[in-house]
Amino acid sequence: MKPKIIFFEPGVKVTKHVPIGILVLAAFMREKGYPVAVKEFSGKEIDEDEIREIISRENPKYVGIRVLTGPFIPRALKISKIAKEMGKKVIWGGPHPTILPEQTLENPLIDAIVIGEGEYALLDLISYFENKKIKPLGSGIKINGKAKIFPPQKKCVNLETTPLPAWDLLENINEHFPSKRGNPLKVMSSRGCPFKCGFCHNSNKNVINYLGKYRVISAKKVLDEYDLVQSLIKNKITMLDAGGDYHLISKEYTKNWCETIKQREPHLKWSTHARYSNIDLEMVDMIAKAGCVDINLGVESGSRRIQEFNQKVIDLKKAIPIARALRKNKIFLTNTYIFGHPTETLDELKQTIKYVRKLPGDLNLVQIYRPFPGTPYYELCVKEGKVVPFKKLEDWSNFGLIIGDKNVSRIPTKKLFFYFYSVNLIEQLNEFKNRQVYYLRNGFYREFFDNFVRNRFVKKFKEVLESKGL
Ligand code: B12
Repeated sequence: MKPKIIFFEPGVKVTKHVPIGILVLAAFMREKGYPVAVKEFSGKEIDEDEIREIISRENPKYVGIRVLTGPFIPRALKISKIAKEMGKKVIWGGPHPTILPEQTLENPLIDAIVIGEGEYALLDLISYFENKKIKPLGSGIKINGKAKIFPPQKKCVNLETTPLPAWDLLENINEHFPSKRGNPLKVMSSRGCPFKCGFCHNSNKNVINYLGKYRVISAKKVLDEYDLVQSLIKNKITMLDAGGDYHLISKEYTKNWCETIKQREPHLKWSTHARYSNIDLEMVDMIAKAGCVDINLGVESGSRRIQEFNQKVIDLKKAIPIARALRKNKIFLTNTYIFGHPTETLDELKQTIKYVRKLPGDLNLVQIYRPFPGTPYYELCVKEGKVVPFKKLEDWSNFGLIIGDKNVSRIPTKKLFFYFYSVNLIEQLNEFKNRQVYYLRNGFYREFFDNFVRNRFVKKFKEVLESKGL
């Protein structure tokens, strides 16, 4: 009998997401004959007694946890502490241990980590722990208390032939699909990213070396996942969220994707991610006719120098007719921008603001640049003394919260935050209006009414009242 593995998604308290990464891993390990269980804690408090009770009931030998940088870390540590006290082997995987493997392993509550793609690496790691004399490629372990990191796996997973994510293991699966009128389903449509933008996690050297190559998943497989989930839940799925890191990679893939959706599920609406440099008017027409209602396109900067510095160059003139066509076809268009790139000057920021006004969009999502550990930009910020790297795992616990944002650009700080808040105010008002129109157009009535009571403005107002003790 193979040993049991329990996978935990610690998540964060304030948002609830399907734990895709561990559903994928659980399905893979189950197919290889391992008994598995999945427990999700995103969207709720982590109660120590509950964790103790779960581990004692399931009685696994291994406890696997998916960890992102930020508030996920203290939650994952809480689970790890209980698991260790109960004599289990604790394995961490996901983005945080991938970018900072040695530092993560220094924590005494963690026995091993998996870097990058988890499937084959976990299989080998468990075999290693079960006394098979193999090198656990793709993992990090402790030998006499010291971290030992192994090179990447030699092969990456074929996503067309791996089993569908183990949705059947989610105890409260219906909580992810609450609306009687229709719900979105987040599906895996790709893995990794073919681009290497300086600000992005995907440019980290471990992500590049340990994740395997960029792969896009066929519409057939994605629709098989949709069929599986629909067969397991009470309410209806009306929309596929097929974004991932990067979805519409080429015209050929887009054509096949659109044809398959039109043939198999013509009523389904879907959302996606693409790049202005990889999309043209013919593709806009194709996706509009195949049910695309929402797209995310990154601009990041209106300055050519910053674009080149980012390694994300888009033709600003060419983008305008594409954006116009998307909106004409009633596809909700989100353009994303970053304010305050390292080395950015006030003049360059003004070029971006000018472009925000010029490029049509339903939501112009503006964020302050946040130095993500392990990225080329982060290294630069450290070199310039603008960021001091954290020394231990727990120090990353507050990373990603807006209160921690700081200025690493050459723009005067007051100006940067002034432009950030003033542009955002206008953009968020626009978004509110455009989002309501989008909800009505697509029959998302629950979301339409929810947006009146839970929009950013009401949330902010409540926060202000709470901070004043009212
Ligand atoms: C889709 C997505 C989302 C969706 C989530 C949908 C969902 N249901 O989970 C949305 C848009 C909601 C989202 C939100 C956020 N996301 Co996100 N997201 C992604 C994206 C594009 C794909 C994630 C995914 O599902 N991958 C598919 C699965 C199969 O991969 P995986 O989870 O990585 O798992 C594999 C391995 O990591 C490993 N593994 C994972 N867990 C474990 C555990 C064990 C024990 C083992 C052995 C292995 C292992 O094995 C798995 C199979 O190979 C990634 C990009 C990326 N490259 O990872 C970003 C990414 C994970 N997100 C990121 C961030 C920052 C966030 C937010 C914090 C953003 C924000 N400020 O709000 C939130 C957090 C939300 C939350 N509570 O989880 C960052 C994380 C960076 C970091 N250092 O932590 C990433 C990497 C994006 C980026 N390029 O920077 N996200």
